[in-house]
Amino acid sequence: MENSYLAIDIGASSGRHILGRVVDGRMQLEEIHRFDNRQVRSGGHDCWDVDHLWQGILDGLKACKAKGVIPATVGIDTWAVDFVLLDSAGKRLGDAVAYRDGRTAGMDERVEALIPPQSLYAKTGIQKQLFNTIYQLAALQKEHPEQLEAAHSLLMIPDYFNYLLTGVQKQEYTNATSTGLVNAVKKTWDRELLDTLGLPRRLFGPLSMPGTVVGPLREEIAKEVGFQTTVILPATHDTGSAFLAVPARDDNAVYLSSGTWSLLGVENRDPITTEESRRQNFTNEGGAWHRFRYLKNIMGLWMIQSIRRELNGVDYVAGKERAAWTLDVKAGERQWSFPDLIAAAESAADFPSVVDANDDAFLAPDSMIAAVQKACAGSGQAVPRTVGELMQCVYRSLTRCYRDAIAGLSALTGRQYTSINIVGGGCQDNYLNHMTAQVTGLPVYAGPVEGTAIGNLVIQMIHGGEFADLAAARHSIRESFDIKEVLPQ
Ligand code: LFR
Repeated sequence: MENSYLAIDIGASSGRHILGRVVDGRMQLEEIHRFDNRQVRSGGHDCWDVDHLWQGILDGLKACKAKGVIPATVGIDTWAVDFVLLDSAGKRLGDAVAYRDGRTAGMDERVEALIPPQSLYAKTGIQKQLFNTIYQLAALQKEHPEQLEAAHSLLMIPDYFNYLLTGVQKQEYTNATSTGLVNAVKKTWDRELLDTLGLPRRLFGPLSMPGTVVGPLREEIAKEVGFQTTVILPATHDTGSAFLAVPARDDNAVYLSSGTWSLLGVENRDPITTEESRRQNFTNEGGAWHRFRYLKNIMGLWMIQSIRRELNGVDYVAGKERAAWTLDVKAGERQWSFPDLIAAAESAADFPSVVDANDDAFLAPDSMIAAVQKACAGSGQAVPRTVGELMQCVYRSLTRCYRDAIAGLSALTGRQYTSINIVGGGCQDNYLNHMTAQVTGLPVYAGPVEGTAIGNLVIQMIHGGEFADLAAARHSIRESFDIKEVLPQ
């Protein structure tokens, strides 16, 4: 009987438990549990409901037991940049504030007064995003210095759940790099930078690489879920996992991890921290085996998800007031599925307006619908008045961003890219795939859909002896999953 491995993959809108095994060299997946992720208002901020997520993690482990499958190992990945602080007894201090919360407004200025952006980028290679941990910590220094004073450790979200599962605190490298506090060359926390920012060094310990064993489940947890297993570190940053699952045929492919964000880039051996790279806001995120993901964050399906929620009258953050917008339909008048939205976009194929999808105006607007309309009006273009026009505008804007990012990537790496590999939920959107091929002029290879969970499993499977190395795992991924080819017309 083959070994099973369990990936717990938690994204901004839901979490999944996916079992994987290798049968005759092919990877097989089985989703055994799914739970929603939601935000709540607490202390004047948008926060993750980590207790709800923890319950989801436990429920999924129990679902394994109910299926009679005991995984050899378990690994957790989530989005990046968010963290919790723990006191000396391991108790959480304050909330897990979500990265789109407004607390970081103006915090870049606070950081830049201490270190110029050029020096910061030269050290860390991390793009400037106002939601980065470095700015969140600056917000905390301002609003809740007492929490930082009382803190004994800082754990990124997956590190925190690993701690709850095992009682062991480890700081994983790939997620740590997203903080903007890790030195890209030394690959450890940049102590000089921590001192410059006035952050207590005791919060930043040794970094652990993907593949490291965290430990067995705590006795109480093993008893509660009904079995014992070993928790190990995948690339705990979901994008780090997703890139591992890209079944690229050659070195001339760009990778696109398509979910709430569109993360578009390549893998490099060394970080690129030139001034031009900083200016174009490309990032060098740490990956497994110290490979770097050189990529750009593009607003991604977040725009479409937000529009859908608004049309359907669904709250993103529980307890937050809903914003007003006007279109040819009213909120909740009917329920829109993603295929409905695609059909609407197709019906307005000639609508020409485009916005800069990477404008901060779309990061956390009160209303995405109103924000897109405002951007069109502000740039003297036709304002979308129907769902179809709005969706057409979003698709055009996103794919134009893809095209520009690839051009930037080519210039910065001095390489010509000849195809796009898309992994993640967004690769199911055929309309987006076709438009991407059309606008970039490159063939698109779409799949696998479960990129992140597969990448999580890859590290566990290499650790478990199923694959000799990443190349062998990627070969198996190519053989195991359906990958669609979409050619530019
Ligand atoms: C994708 C992702 C991106 C990161 C953003 C915030 O889920 O992890 O890589 O920039 O979320 O953490």
